[in-house]
Amino acid sequence: MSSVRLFFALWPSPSLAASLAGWAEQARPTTGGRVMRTETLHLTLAFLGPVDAQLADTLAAATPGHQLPAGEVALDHYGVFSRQRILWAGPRQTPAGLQAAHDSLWQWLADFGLTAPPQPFRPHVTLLRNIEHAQPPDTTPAPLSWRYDRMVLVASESLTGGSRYRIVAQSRPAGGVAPALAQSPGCNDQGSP
Ligand code: 2AM
Repeated sequence: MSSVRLFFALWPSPSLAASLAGWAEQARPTTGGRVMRTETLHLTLAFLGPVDAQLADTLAAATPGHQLPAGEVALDHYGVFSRQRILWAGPRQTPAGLQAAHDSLWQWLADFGLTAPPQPFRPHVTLLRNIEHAQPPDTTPAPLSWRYDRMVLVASESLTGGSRYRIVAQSRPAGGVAPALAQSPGCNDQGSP
């Protein structure tokens, strides 16, 4: 059976994404690496990996019925995953509300037979891949406040040198009605070389 690589994520507004792109540009002289395309920047809440196409359809149909607890996260920190050679932006400490949103998402996903990974949740927005120096810049730009009230379900297709993302569903905004799909002809994360 065919499978689809899926993840749930917070997707930034265009202005927040533009600010994050500024963070990437500021870090690049220090770390080197490949800048992610602005329109692909996101914060993953749950990475599902490959799921069979039928379950993917079921999740896409169910997502508008799920409500993510709304909250706010301050992106105030550059971090590095040295093994993956990633530079990221994220909260220095995971806010309780975001952790709860993550945990409630995985509780909901258990109804579909999906299990959370054993690793702790490390909220981050990947800004640069293939970094050459694993030391983040000494200076961090002004913190960015990210208020969120929904998540998106994203299908990821592997391309040479990157991935193509397609938003297939979004959750019901906190206090709102089930949304029509607002965006997404698809975008890919292949940044500038
Ligand atoms: P990354 O940016 O740190 O690589 C699409 O690949 C999204 O899912 C990215 O945000 C990516 O995180 C995340 N992702 C990919 N593989 C993952 C894994 N095994 N565990 C958790 N997140 C993963």
